[in-house]
Amino acid sequence: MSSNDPRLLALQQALPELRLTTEASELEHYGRDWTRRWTPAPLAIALPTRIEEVQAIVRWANEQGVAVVPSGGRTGLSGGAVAAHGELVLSLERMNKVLAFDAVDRILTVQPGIALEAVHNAAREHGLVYPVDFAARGSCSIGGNIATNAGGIRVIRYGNTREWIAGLKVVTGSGELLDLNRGLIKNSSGYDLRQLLIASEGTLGIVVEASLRLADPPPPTNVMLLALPSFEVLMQVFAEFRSRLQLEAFEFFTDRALQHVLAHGAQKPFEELHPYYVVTEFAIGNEAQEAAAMAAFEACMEQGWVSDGVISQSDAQAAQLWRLREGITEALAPYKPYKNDVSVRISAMPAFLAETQTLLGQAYPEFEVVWFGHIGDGNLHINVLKPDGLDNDEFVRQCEQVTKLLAQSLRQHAGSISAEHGIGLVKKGYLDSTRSAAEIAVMRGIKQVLDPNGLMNPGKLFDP
Ligand code: 2HG
Ligand code: ZN
Repeated sequence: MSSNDPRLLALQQALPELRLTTEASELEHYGRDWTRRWTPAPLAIALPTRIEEVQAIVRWANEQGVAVVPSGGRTGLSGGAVAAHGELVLSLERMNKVLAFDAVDRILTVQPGIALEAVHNAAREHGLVYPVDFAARGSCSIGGNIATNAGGIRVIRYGNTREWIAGLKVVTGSGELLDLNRGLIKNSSGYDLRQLLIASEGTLGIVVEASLRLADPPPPTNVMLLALPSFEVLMQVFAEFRSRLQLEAFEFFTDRALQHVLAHGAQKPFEELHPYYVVTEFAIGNEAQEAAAMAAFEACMEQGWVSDGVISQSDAQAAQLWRLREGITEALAPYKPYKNDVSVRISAMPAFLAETQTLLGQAYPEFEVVWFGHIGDGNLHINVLKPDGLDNDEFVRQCEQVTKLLAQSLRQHAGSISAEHGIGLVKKGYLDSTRSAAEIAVMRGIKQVLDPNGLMNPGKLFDP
């Protein structure tokens, strides 16, 4: 470390083995996430390897009055891991090991910096699965997944990250180490602080260890790509498939999304163009399930809800079909998209979709809008692409006008302004469309208890 900042010298002196860096390229690298909207400006980056070091850093932060931004894989889309105001970035990157596996409890204990994909692999080595999954699996970290209660493509079957956390070790904003739930299945002993920490976006403390529940491997599955003639039939196709099959995933995207993924190198699925598509994965453990899949497809064709379809014949083909859906975020990234990640109850979906389509059609006549998402979970992603030549701040300003209207609609439909990406900086101004003033006041009170000096990821989720 080459800084003369007395605060950093004090930290390095207290923890001589701690890797602490103020190198410009590292400040930039660790100071931002996938949002790319804010200019990174952290004070320094600390990369601890032990829980005791994390505690010592947090105590130092309290002594010096330095804010701390906990940092995982920084694949977040809401600015939750951005450090733009002289904060210390506390990267968990070097705490990335599997610590233990218990075959009786079926619990895998890991450090927070481990990548989701490494968790998948570790579970598989024991003949089990960690079922939360999404496209950023190779680079996101489990600590970040916990901080946002990450969802993904299999929530319809397995739920969010929250469902799979058997225990957490957490360093609070005052440096206290809490060992929460300790892998218990039944534990009626008061407030579940483990659940409180999940989705808290680093504003209450830092996850330093996680015990993950593992599941039996799923039955063999097939992947089907469906072409739909209109948006209106989407929920009918979903209802038909859900009533007949054990769905592992049910995802939708538009023709525009497909065009971008194809331009990015994916293979064209059908000769003709169709306005809407669904990728669905379902169990085909026995003949009856295989027959049910064909029956669902035929029923939808007969009704005119589906115009074409293809079913995977191999793992490679299944991966190819999934790429059409999972490749969207990366294919859109060069257009600096303004992202919305909203949810409503499934029953409210048809009305909400119709209303939103009208709203966005009117509000964004000039912008390209790309829709996709986890329709079976009531979760829609709306990406608005920045036109070439338009200044980014002006683009965001115009998009925010529309988000205000979207937030109103979400309020009416009792939905959420963030389904799975978190509030962070991006959606902070709209938190009150999802949470009542009384709820937000309770959240502030909780923060006050766990982070009395307001140093844990300040300015994220809500303002101090
Ligand atoms: C997905 O579902 C991710 O692919 C990213 O949540 C969504 O890029 C987005 O808006
Ligand atoms: Zn998503």
